[in-house]
Amino acid sequence: MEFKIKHTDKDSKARTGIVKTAHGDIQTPIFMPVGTAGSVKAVHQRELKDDIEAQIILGNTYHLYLRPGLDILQKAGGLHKFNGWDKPILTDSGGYQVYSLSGTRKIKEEGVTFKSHIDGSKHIFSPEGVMDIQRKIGADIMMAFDECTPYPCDYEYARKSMDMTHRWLDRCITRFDETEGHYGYEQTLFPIVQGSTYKDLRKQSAEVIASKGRDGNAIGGLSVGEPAEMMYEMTELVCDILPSDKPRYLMGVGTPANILECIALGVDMFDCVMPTRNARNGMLFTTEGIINIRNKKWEDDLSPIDPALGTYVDTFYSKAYLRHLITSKEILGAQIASIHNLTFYLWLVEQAREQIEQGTFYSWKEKMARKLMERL
Ligand code: PRF
Repeated sequence: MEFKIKHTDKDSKARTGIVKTAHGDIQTPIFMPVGTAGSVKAVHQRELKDDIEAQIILGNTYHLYLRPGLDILQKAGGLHKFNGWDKPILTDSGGYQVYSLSGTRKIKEEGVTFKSHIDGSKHIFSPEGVMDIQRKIGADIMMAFDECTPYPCDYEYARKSMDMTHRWLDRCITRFDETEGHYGYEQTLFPIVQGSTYKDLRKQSAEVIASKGRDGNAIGGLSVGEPAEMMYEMTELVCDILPSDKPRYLMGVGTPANILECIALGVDMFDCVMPTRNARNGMLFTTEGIINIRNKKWEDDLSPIDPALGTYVDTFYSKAYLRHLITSKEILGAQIASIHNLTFYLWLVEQAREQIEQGTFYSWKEKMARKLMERL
């Protein structure tokens, strides 16, 4: 995998670049729609490509391993072939889902024992096992196995957990480097910085991760309930240590304002369930601000959803119609709202790229971050 920086902002640490993968190029900064179980919820692959113009999507090791399982994925020739998405895919390692989803779990040096949230069956994820699974899924970008600490987290726990994440990383790297992909194309491995909200731990973790010299690096353990200012402080500290010639991926972040702020700190890649999850509940991110489409205010508003985005659903359907669909729990409501929110997120990062290249990013960001978070 290759990363080329195109332009560096003079007023902030933002930059634009291109990540080159076996399944095509990714323009950064980029937002990656979350496709947990091999599908971005309520959105067709054709809509992802043609309407939303997604450049890369996420999959989850935890979900795909439990269902449909590796035999079927391998028989299909990997996840790209199975779900028909022929652009880049990044898989999360399960180092987050195993904590947030499975009920009973035991974390030990060897790995994590957990019970499936689907049928209660018992499984073990180890750093080596998770590398083997992601090889079989065929993700272009594989994530290291880590422990995402909760917030708040006491210092001793955060330190011990971070040290274990670092030892797990060495095991991931060993396994990754001694194996090959199953489908004839190159895959790469991103390590993950942890360290909770402690500056000294974050610094230490970023130094360890930087020293591994991988193709890209991720920042985990943030956006888990800490105040936004604390998240920015940790992100800035870590970005300043991670190599500037490699892409930086901030995991599970965030709101439109979070994304703009973190682009300014030097983050290149983002993912979050917010646009899709909130869409299904009727919360829309628009170019004018945030709309709760369930609100009575939109009942007879026959204006298009967000004409500034120019995409099919945003110009063709009215707010009143979408409100009707969402309040009636019609499946089409979730589809339209999800396509809209993802189109908005991809529009946002595209605008950021343009502003960075025109040298107007910082002042634009200040204005936009405020406007986009206003509730209409
Ligand atoms: N680790 C992994 N995946 C993640 C996170 C993490 O810390 C987060 C934290 N926001 C989201 N997804 N492996």
